[in-house]
Amino acid sequence: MNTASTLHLDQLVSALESEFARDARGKGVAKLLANYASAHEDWRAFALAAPEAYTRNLVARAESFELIVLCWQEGQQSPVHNHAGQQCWMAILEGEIEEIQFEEPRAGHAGPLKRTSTRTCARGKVAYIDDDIALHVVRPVPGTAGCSLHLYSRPIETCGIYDPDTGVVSQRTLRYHSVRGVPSAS
Ligand code: 2CO
Ligand code: FE2
Repeated sequence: MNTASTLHLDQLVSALESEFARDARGKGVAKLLANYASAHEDWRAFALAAPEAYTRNLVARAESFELIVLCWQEGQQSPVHNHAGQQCWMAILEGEIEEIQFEEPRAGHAGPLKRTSTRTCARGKVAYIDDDIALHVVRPVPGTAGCSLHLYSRPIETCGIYDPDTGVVSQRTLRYHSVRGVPSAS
């Protein structure tokens, strides 16, 4: 395997640092992620999965962004959630990942969340979301597993999770299952 200094993934981190220093909202970010996801495999060193729930494996964290490898085993999925006011890019590394979007409920509105769209993304595809666009659920296509690379600008410590039947929101603290391939203390 490559040493850490020659990882294509670390080259991506350096390129993202330059891109964010230049223009945090530029299209260049999605292109960098797409190029990496469609061409490289060295993310596997950081892809630790778990049977209990999807995992969030930190690759790099800076003031302006965090880069995380998410592992989705068969049957695992995120709750309906928002992104704490931040930007979120998701590049597919392996498998096919489904994204189901929901409308943010109006203040004071109780009842089931309105589902607005579903899309399926394969390796190399990059999806983007922020709170002005929608809430979402992310999961591998039923019966399969997958991995995805998520970039948040800025890092997200907590996000809102929504009960799909009532629209009631609560806050969830987001944890890293591992950091640079080293499992986090539980
Ligand atoms: N936002 C979720 C998380 O960081 C993953 S779904 O894709 O944005 O756990
Ligand atoms: Fe998300």
